[in-house]
Amino acid sequence: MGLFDKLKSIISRKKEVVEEVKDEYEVENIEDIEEPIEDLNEIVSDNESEESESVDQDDVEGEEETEEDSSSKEDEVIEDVSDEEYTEDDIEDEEDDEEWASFIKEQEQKKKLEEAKEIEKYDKGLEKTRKEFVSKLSLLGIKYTKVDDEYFDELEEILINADVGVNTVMKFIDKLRKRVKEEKITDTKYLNEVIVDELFIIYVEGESLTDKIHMAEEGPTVLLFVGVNGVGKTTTIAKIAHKYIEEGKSVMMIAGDTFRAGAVDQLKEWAERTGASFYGKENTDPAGVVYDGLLKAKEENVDLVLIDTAGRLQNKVNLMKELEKINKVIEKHIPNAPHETLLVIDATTGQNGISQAISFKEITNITGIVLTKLDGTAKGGIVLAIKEEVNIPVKFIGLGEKMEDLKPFDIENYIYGLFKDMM
Ligand SMILES: Nc1nc2c(ncn2[C@@H]2O[C@H](COP(=O)(O)OP(=O)(O)OP(=O)(O)O)[C@@H](O)[C@H]2O)c(=O)[nH]1
Ligand SMILES: [Mg+2]
Repeated sequence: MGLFDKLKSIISRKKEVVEEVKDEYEVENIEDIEEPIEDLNEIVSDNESEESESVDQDDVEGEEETEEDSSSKEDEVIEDVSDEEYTEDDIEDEEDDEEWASFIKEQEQKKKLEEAKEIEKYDKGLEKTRKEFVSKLSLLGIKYTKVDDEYFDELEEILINADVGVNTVMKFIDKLRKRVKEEKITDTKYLNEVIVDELFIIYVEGESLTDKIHMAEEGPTVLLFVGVNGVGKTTTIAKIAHKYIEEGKSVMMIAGDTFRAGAVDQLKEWAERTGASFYGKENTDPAGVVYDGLLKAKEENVDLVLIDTAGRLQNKVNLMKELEKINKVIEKHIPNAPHETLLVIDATTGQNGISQAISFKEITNITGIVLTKLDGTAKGGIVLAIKEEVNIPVKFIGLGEKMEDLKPFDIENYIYGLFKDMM
């Protein structure tokens, strides 16, 4: 069986990565690993000043030098391109080679550590869902020896409780019944494999597996955040700022939620804590604030602008008009912006979140979803419902309250987080 086997091998590879890193650092939990002293950005910029920016084989072998180097040496070498010159170069090359090899090794180690950290975040963040949904699924395979109506009823209940979504579940059960009949499946344990397989066919069908944030090629990238009250917009903005600042980008936050008391200050505080710049003003027209904020962003030449908005959905027409106005202002400043409009939904609200997504989709052009608080729910199946019922890619998921707890959504890590104990 194709997909199931693939999922199984994905899971075992991830388990290996985690074990390897734990062994290497001699820890029980990846969390316990102290941050490497040297910062990744530092290493990269150190290296960039020695080698040219795009590193190809020639650079590695030291046959080509950066423009700066060659222009400064040009005078000395201009007449005398002797053998001696090459010998010196060769020695330098060897040193470069060694340095380069250790640099590569260090980078690989860091990459592995990063991967292990991410896997563990998914592992912890999806624990509730795994304990509820997946363990029930496993039990089902033991409880029933026959695949009958009762079996399907119970399966349906488990899936609905995990917030896979009623429509999705109905379609899914129909498909499964058909497969059971056609393939004459009687073994309920084997059927579990078919279930996992079918669940992810829904997700994987026709779409790319990872949906990255669309970044501007030139000038600031603008991300607009929308969503109803309390779903986690502001904290998500803080987490995203933290992520990109760590990667060496400059970030500005703009407080487009100008009416809720304290909203502007809350964002400002996050800007200070994360090291982002900030623009905001209370009790004024949000579009005006966005206008002035973007002016400042262009002046400061920031890489990434994150715009917070108020999410009052009580009045759909007003909200639509407000977002339209904000969008016009953004586009005026920066053509083709916003580069993403991200709808934040709270996973603990289950089907309510799905309804919000459907409503917002009618109001404005949502390009991606941020699904927060997955750590707080056993209903992690909502990711599948979003795919099936909303059909907007989930771009980030929130797996906790800490700054590092927002992760780009990755279907393989998600599958790992759910099914690691079952395979
Ligand atoms: N456990 C957990 N809590 C989260 C996550 N994301 C956000 N929260 C919490 O959710 C609460 C609300 O977050 P906010 O960012 O203030 O939500 P908001 O959408 O900006 O709210 P309004 O500005 O009132 O519309 C905060 O206590 C956050 O710490 C997450 O992924 N996991
Ligand atoms: Mg907020």
